[in-house]
Amino acid sequence: MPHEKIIEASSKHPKPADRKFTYGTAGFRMKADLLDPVMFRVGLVAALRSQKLNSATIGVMITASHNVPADNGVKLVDPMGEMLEPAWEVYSTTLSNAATDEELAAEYQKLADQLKIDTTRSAKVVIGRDTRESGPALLKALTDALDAVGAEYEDHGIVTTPQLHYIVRCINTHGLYGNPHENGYYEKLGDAYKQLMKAHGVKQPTKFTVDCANGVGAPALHKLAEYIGSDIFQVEIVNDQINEPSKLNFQCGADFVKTQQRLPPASKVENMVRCASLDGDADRLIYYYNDDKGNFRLLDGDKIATLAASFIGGLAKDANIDLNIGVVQTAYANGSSTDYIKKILGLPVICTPTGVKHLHHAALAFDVGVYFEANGHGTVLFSNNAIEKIQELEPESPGQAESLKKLRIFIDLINQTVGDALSDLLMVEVILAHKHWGPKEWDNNYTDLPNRLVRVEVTDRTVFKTTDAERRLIEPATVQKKIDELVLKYSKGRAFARASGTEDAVRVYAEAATRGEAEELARLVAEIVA
Ligand code: NG1
Ligand code: ZN
Repeated sequence: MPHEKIIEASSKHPKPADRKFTYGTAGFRMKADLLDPVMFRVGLVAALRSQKLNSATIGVMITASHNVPADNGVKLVDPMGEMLEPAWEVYSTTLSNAATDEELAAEYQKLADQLKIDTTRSAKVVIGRDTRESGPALLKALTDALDAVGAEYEDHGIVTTPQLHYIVRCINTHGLYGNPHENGYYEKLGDAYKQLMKAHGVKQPTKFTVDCANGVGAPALHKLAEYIGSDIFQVEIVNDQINEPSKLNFQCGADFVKTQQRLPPASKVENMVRCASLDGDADRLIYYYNDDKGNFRLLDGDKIATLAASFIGGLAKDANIDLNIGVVQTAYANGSSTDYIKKILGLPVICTPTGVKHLHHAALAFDVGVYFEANGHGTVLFSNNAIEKIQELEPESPGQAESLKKLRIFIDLINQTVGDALSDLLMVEVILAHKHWGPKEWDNNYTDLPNRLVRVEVTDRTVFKTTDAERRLIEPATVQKKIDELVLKYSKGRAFARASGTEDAVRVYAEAATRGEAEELARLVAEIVA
């Protein structure tokens, strides 16, 4: 009976009585020393999920992304490389909270019965982790559970989150998506990049600097750059010290740059040189530069989305192919970017609640769905319908053939499973090179409205209930009316408040015509919700 085995193995990973765990937007995430029992239980969920899906391979990624080095976390990856199906987030939460080893075995059986899962069939799991010191011990807790239920697993060691998503999809599509290992990833992306640059005689405008947050993106970018070759990929890599765990995300990384609005101290660059930052597990990317007067300029997820949408739109037009292209954003997208997409690019925009799973889902509605959170997490999805159209079209002129060829290779350049900083980085470099643009020309597409994001401590954030993709509050009762009255007083004013899904706080976002007004509006809305 697996139950005795589960109980015995679980006894080495006891759950403290006073803890309540939740599978949230980013999986389970907390101080690493609390995570051991959760890891064990996630192992059971992963095996069940695989068995439920006819032994498809499920991914387990051990990471806490941009969090401090003392934290860690874990998330599950579904067969096509997507995030775990929401119903299973709830099952994960239930199993992680079983009070005793016996109760855990009983919950495991209950779930198997409820979902009619044959627990004797084979279960397959692939595992990856970031560079955190706590990773190996947590991996052991996970594999103890997999061993207890007889699941097969492959450990891919230290890989980025998007690499693990890629590997899962490769395995489940039997190699159609690419070769299911880290090197296969460099080959697929690297070859697409080479073809889009070399074959078209296109060059990067200048060398650029990438801050890897002293995390797993560093070895991955080194390997990718080496595979591509410095003749067509000139990159200066900074913050790549993964052997000093305390440096992870410290004074560097995409989150640091986005919130501090300044260069990471290690990026010592001249004005007008473009820079990029990854986060701790390399699924977020942002660009930035100091302008000719030394003022910091951010090229965030909104700027990346607009760049990608306009480039793909241009290629589709030149290839004479009718594609329904759309952009998906959240309420945090700068109002200027939304205007630019609608009015200048002439493309539809969908706004969804925060969290990439919502954006990803909405992007599936288009032939080509470009989705990005302002913080730099996003990708481009090509539907099967679009891929077929692009593959099958017979060009009628050399110009059309050229654009069609680029479009075909472009699909391979993009990791469509999930937002991927390295894939997005190559995409941006290709587009800038094809457009002969530096950071300034890119930045000039539109000017961000001044904005301010503040974090407000409240007694109980669960009382804040929203509607309209989190842009309006329905509870507490009078708050939205007060916000509306206030916003009316500001030129180009927009503001909203919502409970954070990852921190115990309410976030207030405000934008307006001038910096002073944006700050004032944010402060006053914060006073209303506090
Ligand atoms: P919350 O804490 O729910 O605002 C934050 C980010 C999201 C997303 C998640 C998951 C902002 C304003 N919010 O969510 O975009 O990245 O974390 O990591 O950046
Ligand atoms: Zn991340």
